[in-house]
Amino acid sequence: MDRNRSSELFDKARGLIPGGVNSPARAWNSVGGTPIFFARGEGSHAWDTDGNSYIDYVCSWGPLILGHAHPEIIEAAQSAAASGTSFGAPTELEVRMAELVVDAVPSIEMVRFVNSGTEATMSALRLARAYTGRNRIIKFDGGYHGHDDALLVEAGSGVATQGIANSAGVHPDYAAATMVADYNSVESVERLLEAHRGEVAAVIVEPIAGNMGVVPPSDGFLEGLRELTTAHGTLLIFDEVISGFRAAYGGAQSVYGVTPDITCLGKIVGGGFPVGAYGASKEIMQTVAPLGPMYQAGTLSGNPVAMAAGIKTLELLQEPGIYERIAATTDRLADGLAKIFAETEVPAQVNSVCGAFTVFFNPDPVTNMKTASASDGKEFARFFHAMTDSGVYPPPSQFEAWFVSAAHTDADVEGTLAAARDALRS
Ligand code: HOZ
Repeated sequence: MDRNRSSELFDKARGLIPGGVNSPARAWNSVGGTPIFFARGEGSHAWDTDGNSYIDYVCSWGPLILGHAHPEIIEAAQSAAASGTSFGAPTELEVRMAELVVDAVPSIEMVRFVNSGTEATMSALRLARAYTGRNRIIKFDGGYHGHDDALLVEAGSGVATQGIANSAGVHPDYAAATMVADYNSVESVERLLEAHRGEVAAVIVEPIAGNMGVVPPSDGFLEGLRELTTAHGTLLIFDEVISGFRAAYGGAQSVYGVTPDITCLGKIVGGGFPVGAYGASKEIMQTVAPLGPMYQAGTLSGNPVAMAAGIKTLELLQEPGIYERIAATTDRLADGLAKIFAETEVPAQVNSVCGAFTVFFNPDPVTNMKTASASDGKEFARFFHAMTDSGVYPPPSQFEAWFVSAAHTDADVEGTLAAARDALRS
């Protein structure tokens, strides 16, 4: 496969942009080689700058649950843009969008829109501190919540891929207030809450971990967190930036029946445009300015073009049968890959939920960051390159999710499994 134009662009980009990319996970550091530069996307496929086509399982790292360039979303965004791209004042679109989110997500009675998932989690922590009057927070090893200072501690995603435990440049006082527990271990959280009684503002968790690769919660984990945090007067924050509108329309909280105090959203909620959101009960949200003393603001927050794309996405996601279809496609891929691994005697695990899965080259079950880290990165890299060379584009790291959209077809599933069979046989 000829990718000369991607190579030329990467050479040029490296002289202009750190690492040639605007987000580290895109640099292919853990798999090696030259990142593909994309030019166009349609449905489940993306085309690179050399004209090669790929079945895309990055899907912009999650936002594109309806595939690339869905005609109705594009039309909604174009029509909003034609009426003015930003006002810095309220619009009707924000009200409609808020209504959709409040109706969808069990824990949200009031919502504030921001521009990214990072802004959502950063604001959620500030809100938790303001509401409780406490300073400490607990996160999980391998949990990734964007690049807020307080959360770049033992983080997953690109941080794990780069082998950076704690980012340089973070003020030590911020990091000191962050304590780290083990995902899927209620006991590890209990120990920290007991040792710091009355000091912990919030526990923040991806209810389905997505940034150490996909790791679903074990039975009782989320329920245990809910009970413990309630008993300690600590807020429970679900970071549903990945799982929101993906695991189900109401997010992971509607799947597992556990209601957090604060929910963070991003990705799908913006329909492919930069949107994040955080929401909670009216009582908690009344802490946010201008109602209360916790300040948070943004010039492009609630941007009309992004709101229009988000509204159309959520409306389309309400069509009957759409989540059943995405779940069925995910199951066929995950089960099919697991079968091929078994046939070829390659020790690997496939963890999956509706709309996302991860292939871990690991003989043992992956239930937390420690077990995820024991996976074979070199084998993953070989598999990744064989797949991309066959026209299938997985995420360029074992610690990420493969995203499945409603646009992925039976033919895409067959093509992906055939490519995987060839890759593993060779
Ligand atoms: N944080 C994203 C992966 N979990 C990567 C974002 C990007 O590179 O676009």
